[in-house]
Amino acid sequence: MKNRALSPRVLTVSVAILFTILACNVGSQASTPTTLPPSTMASPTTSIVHVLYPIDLPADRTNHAGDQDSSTTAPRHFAPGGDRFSADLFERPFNADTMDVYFPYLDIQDATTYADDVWIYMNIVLKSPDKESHFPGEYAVEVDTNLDGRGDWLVVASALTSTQWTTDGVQAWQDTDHDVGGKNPIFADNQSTGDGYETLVFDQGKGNDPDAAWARISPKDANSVQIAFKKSLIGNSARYLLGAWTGSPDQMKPSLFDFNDHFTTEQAGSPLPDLITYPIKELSELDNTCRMSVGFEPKGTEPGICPIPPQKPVGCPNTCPGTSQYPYPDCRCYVP
Ligand SMILES: [Ca+2]
Ligand SMILES: [Ca+2]
Ligand SMILES: [Ca+2]
Ligand SMILES: [Ca+2]
Repeated sequence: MKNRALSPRVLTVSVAILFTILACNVGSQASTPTTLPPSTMASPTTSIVHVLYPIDLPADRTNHAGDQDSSTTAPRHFAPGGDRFSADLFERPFNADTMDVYFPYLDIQDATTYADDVWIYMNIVLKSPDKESHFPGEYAVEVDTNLDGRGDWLVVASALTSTQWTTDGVQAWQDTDHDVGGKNPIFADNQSTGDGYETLVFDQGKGNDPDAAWARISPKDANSVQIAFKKSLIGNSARYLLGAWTGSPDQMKPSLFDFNDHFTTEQAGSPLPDLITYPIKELSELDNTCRMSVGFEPKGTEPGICPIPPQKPVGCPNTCPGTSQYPYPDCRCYVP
């Protein structure tokens, strides 16, 4: 990485960490207290030394996606919407079969993406943490770097307990043989034998770059988790699609992407009470968002992409009394 690509803020911190690491290497005389988070220190068991970690998310977002709030219907044991098995879109922060246990720390409310010179960030707002103010689920960002709907990378953070950035529990998986999504990416294929994300490129600091991916609970919002990974991890793609995921550890297996290729509709069940496949069965304790575009103007036809809001219609000149006017482009006044 070239220093000229770093913002002054990132450079300052990396230099500070380097100084600390160098000081520690000098020997026992390095007794100056440090304010660096524990996760930035060299681990005595793994010898992982971190040089660069993310600081704050940028002020301006790159994109945003809302998501259903299942707490509104949880007492009645179903989801309010937002679940389309055939399109790999899920709203299932519930236990299987009875749906009488709702997991607020798995229920995505909102997801926002950010980027700076070095990092791509995702802030995921959940309904709430658990009673210990922790997030015991799995929280992931899926990245499609060539915009074909077939995910290429999955960055997963597990069991978040701290507001300090850590690589503990953070992994990055790649689909090197391009079978995520089966024959039709995003859309259900009636069972696939693909191995999903099969290559573990980054495992809690182990990998070519020990600083490739980090996660924390947001220090500004107790209901949010944040994931950051280096642009260099995904090949410095300038254009990409990002989706947010949550799931229980038993359900969120990288090998099962796309989920709707590894379960039938009947096996998966549905959280929507009007469907014959209600309730959720083998595919439970899971939530995700549509995919957000970054670095390009989407057409709206990219597989999995979030709906593009319709352009604000041009209004009619207000030449009629009251609201008695046909809509644009007609604009004629109603004749009583
Ligand atoms: Ca959802
Ligand atoms: Ca949700
Ligand atoms: Ca598919
Ligand atoms: Ca694969």
